[in-house]
Amino acid sequence: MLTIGTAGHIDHGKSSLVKALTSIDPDRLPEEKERGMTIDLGFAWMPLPSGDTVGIVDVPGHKQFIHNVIPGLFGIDAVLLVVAADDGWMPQTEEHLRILDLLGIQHGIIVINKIDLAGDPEWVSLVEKDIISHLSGTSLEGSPVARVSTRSGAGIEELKKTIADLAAKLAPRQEIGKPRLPIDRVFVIKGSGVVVTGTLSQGTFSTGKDAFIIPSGAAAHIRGLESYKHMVQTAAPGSRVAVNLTGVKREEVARGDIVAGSRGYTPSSRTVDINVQLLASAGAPLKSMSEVLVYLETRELLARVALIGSKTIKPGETSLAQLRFSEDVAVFTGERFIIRQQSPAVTIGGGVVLDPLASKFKVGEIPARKVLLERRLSLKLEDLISAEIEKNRVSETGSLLAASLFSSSEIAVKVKQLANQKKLVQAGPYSIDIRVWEEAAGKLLSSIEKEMSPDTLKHGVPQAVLQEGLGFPKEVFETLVLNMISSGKIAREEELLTLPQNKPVLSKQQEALKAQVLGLFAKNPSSPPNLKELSAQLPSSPPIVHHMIKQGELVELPDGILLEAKQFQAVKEQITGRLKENGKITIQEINQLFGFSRKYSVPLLTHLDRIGITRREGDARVAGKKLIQGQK
Ligand SMILES: Nc1nc2c(ncn2[C@@H]2O[C@H](COP(=O)(O)OP(=O)(O)OP(=O)(O)O)[C@@H](O)[C@H]2O)c(=O)[nH]1
Ligand SMILES: [Mg+2]
Repeated sequence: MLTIGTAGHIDHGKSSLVKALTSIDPDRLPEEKERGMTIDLGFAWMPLPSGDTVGIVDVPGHKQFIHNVIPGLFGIDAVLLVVAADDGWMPQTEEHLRILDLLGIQHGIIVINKIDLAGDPEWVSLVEKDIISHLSGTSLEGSPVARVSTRSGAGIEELKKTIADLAAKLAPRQEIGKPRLPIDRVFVIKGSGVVVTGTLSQGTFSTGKDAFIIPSGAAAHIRGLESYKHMVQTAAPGSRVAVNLTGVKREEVARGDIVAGSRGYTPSSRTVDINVQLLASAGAPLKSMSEVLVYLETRELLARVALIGSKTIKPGETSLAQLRFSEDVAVFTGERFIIRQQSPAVTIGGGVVLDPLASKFKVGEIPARKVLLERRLSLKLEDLISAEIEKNRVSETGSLLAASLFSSSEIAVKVKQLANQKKLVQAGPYSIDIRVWEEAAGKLLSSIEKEMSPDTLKHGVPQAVLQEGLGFPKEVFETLVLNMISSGKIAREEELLTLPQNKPVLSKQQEALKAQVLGLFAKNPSSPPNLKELSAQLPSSPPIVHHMIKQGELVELPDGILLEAKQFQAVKEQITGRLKENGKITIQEINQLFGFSRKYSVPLLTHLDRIGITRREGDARVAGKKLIQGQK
């Protein structure tokens, strides 16, 4: 379905042209009839030889009603730019062309009307030449030119054919499954209730379905749909529709609101990052933080323009900027907008939405913000995803770029492709930019290394501490950890993350201390120092001693008794041998064998009982569970 719009200076015959083409008078208000001019938008439609119908939006030409023109030109596929042959190019022709150009309307037909008044065809040719020079460099450059008189009917049939040719050339509107109807009219029909009209974009509407009013969020129900005076079950993107809504009152909806099929793709924000262009015709430079009127679809809103990285831009220049609204606004990445100044009331520029869910920037954030916004300028899906995931650090894949002109399946396919190309990482329901991922991996490793430095002699860092440091959700953190374990960068010991060798590197001093500790054990094999004695003799030894225990170089027995690992091993083997030979062993025998006192032999046996080597039976020890199992 296609919708075309009219544009052009006051009285050049836009409404007469619509009537000549469709037999429908678009001027429906009594005041319009009285004053002989269009005030608000008018609507008509014409059947095409192909069987399709093309909708027509007629706009007013008087500069006082420009606020009605812009909503009308939003959402059109092509334009009929009307210029009266007797008047030629005029200020509103120029302003409308600027708006069409800023909105990126690429298709149109230039209609030179009132040729009956021009008399001389040569004069018309001069007018045409002048028009062509004005179109140069705009989105409408190269458009076909039609010469008509709506009064005599001359050229009208040929124009209908040109419209049909243009319609055949235009690709049908894309269905991206995100139906939105920017409302341009609201009225009440007795017995039916509230009816809203507009040009449906980016999806289909069906009767019986639920709908939501944005920004209020009110839930409504589509009771009936009418397109070109026919009741329809389903309306396709690009068509003009009238929607009969139940569940909402007349005063709850207004021009500028949006009827959406779901709340999922209409997140809103007061801060929207944009690329703004100041028209060469703008009378003055645009200063940062100026207040302007912003036209977005059928909405008219006040906002401040905060330029990003400059204080002011000159006419003809563009800049990254931020629109700061005083209310929440739901827009899509890639949507165009127009800005006007309030006094004098003129169109000064427009631009494109780069990030509909932005946040106010601080001066220090400008360079990073610029990098991401510049990447978005191409409006290519890959660049948008990349900028979005880098901005969010961790993005929920399911809602990634929901407020954009791409379908969710297109986005999902691209995300998969980028994951295959290793440009992003998917972890559970999240997507993470590869740069963010690698930076996080680096940070994780360096935090572990730092904590396990020779000074601290820690054996790892609790996972929860590291996860909090990165600010990652659990699934993402776990994926990162598993990834780093499998690539051998880190290791996990229960709740601790450590380096794979799990061995802090000792400094020279610490090595010396360790040698001293070992010396004390070598000197006194039958009465080795316990924890307390060690810290009395070597006050800085406790961290080293704990490290040695953790490393298995010392064995800690109950009551703070310590044995060097190799001694413990030898003692254990001898006891095991005795048990095999005699079936039992007593404390006295142990003391004799190793020269221990009860201070050592009791904790030693308690420990051996615990680990299942020995078991108490009366005054003696017999083989423990572990030992018996080991012998089988
Ligand atoms: N002689 C002559 N007059 C025309 C022709 N087309 C329109 N007019 C007259 O021009 C006047 C303006 O026509 P409209 O169709 O209302 O013009 P418009 O562009 O819609 O005007 P606005 O909506 O107010 O901008 C009317 O009096 C028409 O009768 C034409 O081809 N020849
Ligand atoms: Mg008119």
